Amino acid sequence: MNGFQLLQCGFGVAVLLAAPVMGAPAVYPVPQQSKLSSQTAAFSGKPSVVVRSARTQGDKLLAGVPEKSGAYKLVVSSQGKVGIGAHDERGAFYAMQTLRQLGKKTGNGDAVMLPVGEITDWPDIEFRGTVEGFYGTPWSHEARLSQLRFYGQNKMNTYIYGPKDDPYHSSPHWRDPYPADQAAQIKELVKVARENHVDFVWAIHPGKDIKWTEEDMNNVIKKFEMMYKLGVRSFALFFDDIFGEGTKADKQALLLNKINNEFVKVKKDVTPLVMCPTQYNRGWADDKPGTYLDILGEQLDPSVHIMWTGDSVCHDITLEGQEWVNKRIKRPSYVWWNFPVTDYCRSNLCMGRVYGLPQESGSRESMSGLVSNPMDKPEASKVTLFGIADYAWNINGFKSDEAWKEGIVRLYPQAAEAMQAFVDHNSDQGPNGHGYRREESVNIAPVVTRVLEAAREGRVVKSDTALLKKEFSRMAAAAPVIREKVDNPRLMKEIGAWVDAFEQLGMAGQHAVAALENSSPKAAVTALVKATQALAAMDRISREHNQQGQLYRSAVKTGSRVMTPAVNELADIVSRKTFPSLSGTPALSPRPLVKGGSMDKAELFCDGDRGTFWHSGAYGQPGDWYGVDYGMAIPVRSVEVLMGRNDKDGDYVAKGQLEATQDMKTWKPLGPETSGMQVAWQASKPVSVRAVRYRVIEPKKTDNGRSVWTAIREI
Ligand code: 14T
Repeated sequence: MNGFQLLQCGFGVAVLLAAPVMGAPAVYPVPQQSKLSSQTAAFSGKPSVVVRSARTQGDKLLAGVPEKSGAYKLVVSSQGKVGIGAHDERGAFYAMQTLRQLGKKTGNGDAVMLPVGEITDWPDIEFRGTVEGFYGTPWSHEARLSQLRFYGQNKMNTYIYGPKDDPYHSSPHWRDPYPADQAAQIKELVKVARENHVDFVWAIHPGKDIKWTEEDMNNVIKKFEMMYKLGVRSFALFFDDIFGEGTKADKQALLLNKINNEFVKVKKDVTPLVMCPTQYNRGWADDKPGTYLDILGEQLDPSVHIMWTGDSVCHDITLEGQEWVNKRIKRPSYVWWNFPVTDYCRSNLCMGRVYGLPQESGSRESMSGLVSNPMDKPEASKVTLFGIADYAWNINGFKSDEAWKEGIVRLYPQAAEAMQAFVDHNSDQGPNGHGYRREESVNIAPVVTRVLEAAREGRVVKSDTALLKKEFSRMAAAAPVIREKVDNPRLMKEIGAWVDAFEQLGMAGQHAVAALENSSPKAAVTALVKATQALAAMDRISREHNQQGQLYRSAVKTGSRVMTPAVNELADIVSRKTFPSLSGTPALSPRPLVKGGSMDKAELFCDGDRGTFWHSGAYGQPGDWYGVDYGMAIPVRSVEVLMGRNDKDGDYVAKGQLEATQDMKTWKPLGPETSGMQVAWQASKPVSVRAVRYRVIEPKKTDNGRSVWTAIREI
């Protein structure tokens, strides 16, 4: 490091300390070694800041600072001096982030109080950050800029750009230059990333249609050259979610080594390559020795990082799982954690605490990087990313619950309690194809269980119903506070519908409990009607959100693991008791029908939610079908089948026939043959139908003629 940094940092401190500083002097991510006394020193104006580099070895400011990017030492002396030791600019920058958190305004002009003492600090995991790698609407430019600043503040150093729906990242345009306006935006992202000491890693996803010819391999390098000209200095290649030719390990290794030799090594200022393998999780990995993962392990240059999502696509990360893959790929894997991504459960928010990452000894060495695949909702993802930043920096120091709560206080200082109430009940994915679930409503869950158990037996335990009612009122009260006090319009755009539904859930819950508690039938009915109205409002909010004509719109589910089912059951119990004549009315419960594929999770395509989907798990064949049985003849005026996991291409039927039956034996066509991801039939007059189905005439095929699986979002 050179002299100019001294000036830069001195200036930086003056600016940072002049800005308002928040609350408690707790530092996040939790530092490795902190020796702060209760003594404070007051500073005003420009503190004297000294930055030392590796060249001045032996300096006290560098004693005990490991030679890692981002490591630093921060010393606050009782004489009013601030010293920073670091081996690179990133380290000095991180020291500033720590300093910013330590400062407390004295109320006396620009003066700031700092605790006297020192912090020696370094990251456990070298690469920490996110991979924008989900299916769905990519993050906006503004959102990305805000993310990069957030990463800098929280000592995350990696942002991998790989949104599945960017056609210039993947097929069909991975070979082509970005249009000028998008190129300019990427240039700005690179710049802001650099200001925040974040590596902007640009990823390419060429595997859907790459030919393993010299020419096409050079097309990847040519595209990297274009990105290099925009300022990009870090690159990744993704081979996930592809079929056929692109999946070959030896060819992938050949291409990566070629890029490493002809591009990375030649440029000198490009960081080591990162690759996402086709077999990126243990569930999909060929176990036989000498297969895919071993080939990568053998043939890929040791400098290339290999990504890994764990034991399955969406899974907790375990030390045992890491050791299993690391042995095969002959290097610590670079973890792609599919959390809090919700592209497979779009109707839910994953805003819960971070847990499911290994903390036993050896964990640190078991991964070279940890990047989170977040929600398509960038602001709402920050709560989780705050926890991930803390874990990745200091694995032993990481305390899941504390990091979650601290993140909320920092992100929403004006509405922390209300936001905590909201995220307490918005963390679980709901039933989904990956089988990945999170805890939800943990504090109140035992009370809910007791209240329901008692209610089923016609009992009411007042102490429990009082607790439950209190929680529902906490929920209802949170919504207006969130709307008024959370100063973040982008967040409110992302989660506004969930906040609205959450408020209704809180009200529905209060009324449902009141109905249960009431011994007078008249008062019970009044409360029950109010509960039902609030539940209907939730439904309306969800349907409005779901039907905006955009494929990526979803239902809105809140409190879906504990609180919403509890309210529904309570309302049900009270209504059966109050109106005994009504019980026994058959409910219309559609059942999925499948030929040619697994029935597992098939209910997800008739759950009224376009955000969830079912995946056949088998290659489509002519004669296969997917349908819904209503259990009895009902009048049907329209049928719609929405297929495909994502909007652009993928898992749907190329050509098929919609059909209906009354007797479950003979099927009659509904309209002519159809094709495409979204097929529909409509009639002017309803017809009586017991079940409908979509029969495959021709399955969708890949380039090399193999049929693909079918994904159905909703029938
Ligand atoms: F490359 C990967 F590591 C990866 O996770 N790829 C995708 C990712 O883009 C997506 O966001 C994530 C969560 O849905 O899962 C992977 O995509 C899948 C995997 C499946 F098993 C999509 C559908 C699947 F059925």
